[in-house]
Parts: sequence; structure tokens; C-alpha cells
Amino acid sequence: MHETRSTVVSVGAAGVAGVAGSFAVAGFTPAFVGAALAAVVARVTPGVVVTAAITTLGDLGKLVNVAAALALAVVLFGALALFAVAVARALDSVVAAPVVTGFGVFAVATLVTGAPLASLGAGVAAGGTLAVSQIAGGRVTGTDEATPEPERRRVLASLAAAAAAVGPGYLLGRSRGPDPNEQTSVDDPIVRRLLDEAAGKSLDVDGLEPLVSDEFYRVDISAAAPTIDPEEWGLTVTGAVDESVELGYDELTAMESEERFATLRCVGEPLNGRKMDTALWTVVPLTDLLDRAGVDGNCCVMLRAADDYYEEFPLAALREGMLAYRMNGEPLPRKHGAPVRALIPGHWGEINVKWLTEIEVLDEPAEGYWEERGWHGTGPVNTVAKLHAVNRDDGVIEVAGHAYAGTRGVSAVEVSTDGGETWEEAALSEQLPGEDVWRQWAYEYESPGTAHEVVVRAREADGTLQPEDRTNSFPSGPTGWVSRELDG
Ligand SMILES: Nc1nc2c(c(=O)[nH]1)N[C@H]1C(S)=C(S)[C@@H](COP(=O)(O)O)O[C@H]1N2
Ligand SMILES: [Mo]
Repeated sequence: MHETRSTVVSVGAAGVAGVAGSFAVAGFTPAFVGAALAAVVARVTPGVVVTAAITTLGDLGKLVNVAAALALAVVLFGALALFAVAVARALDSVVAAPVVTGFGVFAVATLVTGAPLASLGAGVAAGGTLAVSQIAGGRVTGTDEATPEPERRRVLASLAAAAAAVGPGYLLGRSRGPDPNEQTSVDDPIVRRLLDEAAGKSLDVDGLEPLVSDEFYRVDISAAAPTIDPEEWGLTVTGAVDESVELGYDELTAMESEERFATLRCVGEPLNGRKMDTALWTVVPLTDLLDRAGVDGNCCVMLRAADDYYEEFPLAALREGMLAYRMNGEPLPRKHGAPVRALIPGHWGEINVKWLTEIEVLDEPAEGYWEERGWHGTGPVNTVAKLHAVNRDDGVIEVAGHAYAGTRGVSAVEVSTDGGETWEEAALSEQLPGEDVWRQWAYEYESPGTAHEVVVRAREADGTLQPEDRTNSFPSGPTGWVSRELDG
């Protein structure tokens, strides 16, 4: 079947409008067809490719993922529109093409997202765009020999209709983006005092993040964070327990809580990377809940989340774990797992499961999401001293960074300015309360006037020196001393 250019443009426009209609209603949430497809694409992409994307592209990988998903959504909806045009020709019907497009897009979007309301937006926008282009073209079935004028009109009308859907659709969807939670800060004097303490203990070094991170990194398997109404949220403890228990949000927040400083670090980050941050979390320890369920056996647990993420690790680690529902005095932001996430002291970020919904106690080990993709990120973090700030003032060089050793604690950071020949102790920020929190270090020295290599290494609380041998982040997290070549 020969397709005129105007047909291709109009079905393409319908595809674009469909995606825009979905975004208009859903915003960037899992109900948006682009986000849902991005999650599907990420999940079916082989582990080696995902790992290569993480280690080489970093956050750009996410962008590529979303771009691919958007293209896929447009092609999918466009193909549906093309099919609808063919049906309309066969039926020789005026209304068939937009109607079949609308229903088809609605049905497929609902199938992909499980969200009929946002999918309705997709269907209406796609069907509407096709209707506009058909009316403008002055024909419906497209079987006639194309004459230049209606052809042109049809192309222009299609583009205009798609633009009319994309512009307002984008604005509407974006307005749904902001996290309503993020504005409502809780005025708690204990939180205030602890945050002030952290600010006071932070070293005053240009270009060095304070002890409580200004911006907390983010790692997600899905492009769009789930949106969970706290009133609808529930956590179940299931599996090898005497009795399954369920916990609601009001019940959780009525329990006795603690304020805890804790650092998280991603196993997939480069040695001197930026995926390590600290916050003050409002938490409820998990022990009571586990006791209530009556845990049998002593093996492991699988934590499951609303984004279909799952991670398995030893029960012993979970016994030290907590449920966190506030971050720096504000309700846990959506992107960090609202309404409730797990915090497992001293362990790699990946088992700190966000949007937590289920704790299943297992009799036998199993593999989590990242372990199925080759990672070994369920254990304790590696010790690291990072070098992020270099300041120069009149022949004096100041280097600084953060050091973290999980619950083993950091007692010293040592700096070499001659490539590891000789070592000096850096100044350390005072320890914040809590045993799972990083420290800052800073060191000033007279510039040698020539190029030189600065190396940093941390010591744990018991004096253990951070291992020197370099390994990549894959599969068990990066190891080795950070070093940097500096000019004189
Ligand atoms: N449900 C869920 N939890 C998750 C993830 C995820 O993709 N989904 N990512 C994990 C990883 S790999 C890390 S490093 C931390 C990061 O937490 P943050 O995004 O709050 O910094 O969350 C972990 N918890
Ligand atoms: Mo991670």
C-alpha cells in the first residue's frame, strides 16, 4: 500500500499528540506512557548493557532511556493510527480513523501504564489530532489520488494539531510534577537543633558540600518515581513468620521515632564519584515490627517496592534496619521513596529500598534486582576518602573531601602530596551523632611549584587502613586510594 506523505505526517502527529496527552494528565509519573515504557525498556535491557550505561554514561544513561521510550511511544501510537487509517479505508468510513485511533491508543496506553485516566488523555489527543488532519485534508479515507492543495493543508493541520497538543500538554504535565510533600517542612525543634549542629560542624571550605548534603543523589530503576498516597500505603511482613503483619502510615508515624544522621553510597559510582550523601532521617527501628511478626529462621529477607524493585540480603542486617519517613525534617520526598523507605546502616545504597511495600522473610537466599544483573551490592560499603575540592591562595593549596566507612567509622584521613611517598594527617570535621555518617577532611600545604600527585586514604575507627588496590565499581563497589594530579 502506497502511503502519501500527508498520511505519514498525520499518523506521526497523532502519535506525538497521544504522548503529549498522556503527559498532560499524568505528569512525569509512572502513569505517563513515556515513563512506563522507559521502565519496561530498562527492565528488558540485558544486565551488561545496563551496567555499561551506568559505568560509562552515568546519569546520561537515564536520559537515553527516556528518549528511547518516548520515541517508542510515538512509533507505537503512530502505528496504531496507521492501522486505524487502513481500517477506515476498508470500511470507507468518515469517522473510523480518529475513533479507532482514539480507542486503540487508549487501550494500549492503559495496558502499558495501568492508568486509564491518563490513557484517556492519550486517546483523546491522538484521535483528535487525526480528526483535525482528516477534516483539513477534506477527505477521510485517503484512497483518492492526492491533490497538492489538500495534501499541503493536511500536513500543516496535522503539525498544528500536534503542536497544539504538545505545548499545553507539556505545561499541564509539568505543573503536576512538583512534589506536594516537598514544601511542607515539619517544624520540629530537635530536627532544627541537629541540622544546626551539622551546619556548625561542617568545615568551611569552598566547593565542599556540608555535612548534610545540599543536594542528595538519586538512583532509580524507573525514570518516574511512584506516587503513593500515605493513606493508601501499607507495609506487610510476610514469608517465614509466625503471623503476617501489616503496618499503615498513621500507625508508623504514631510509633516512637528517632532522628538519625545516615550516609548513603551507591555501589555503582566511580571511586571519586558523587553518589554519596548524608541526610537527617526520622526513623522507626524495625526490630519491634519483626518481633511482632515472629520471625522464624535466620537466613535472609526480600524487600519489595511499589516500582517493582526488590533486593535480598541477610536478616541480621535488617534487624539493624529502620523505616524512614522524614528527611531533614520534611516528609520523605517522592524521589527518595515517599512515603516510607528502608535504611540499613553501613550497607550499599541499593538495599535501602524506597517506596517500600513488603518485607518477605526467606528460608533460602535469592537474588535481588541488581544481583540478577551481576552486581554484588547487598553488603557493607567500602571505605573511601574522596577529593572534591581544590582551592589555591597565594602559593597555598587546600584540598578537601568526604570520607565514609559505614558503621566502621572514620578516625583519620591521611594525605600525600608526593604521590604516596610521605603522609600527613588531614583536619577532620567533628563526628556527628550516629555511627553511620561520613566526615569531612581538609588539608593545606605549600605548593611545591611543580606538578605533583595528591593521594588520600582513610583510616577506620579501629585504625584499619583503607585498601590501596584499585578495582572498578562493578561488581562489588570501587576500591583504592583517590589520587589527583595537580599543577604547581
Ligand atoms: N524501590 C527502589 N529502591 C531503591 C532503588 C530503586 O531503584 N527502587 N535504588 C537503590 C539504589 S541503587 C540506591 S544507591 C539508593 C539511592 O537512594 P536515593 O535515590 O534516595 O539516593 O536507593 C536504592 N533503593
Ligand atoms: Mo545504588
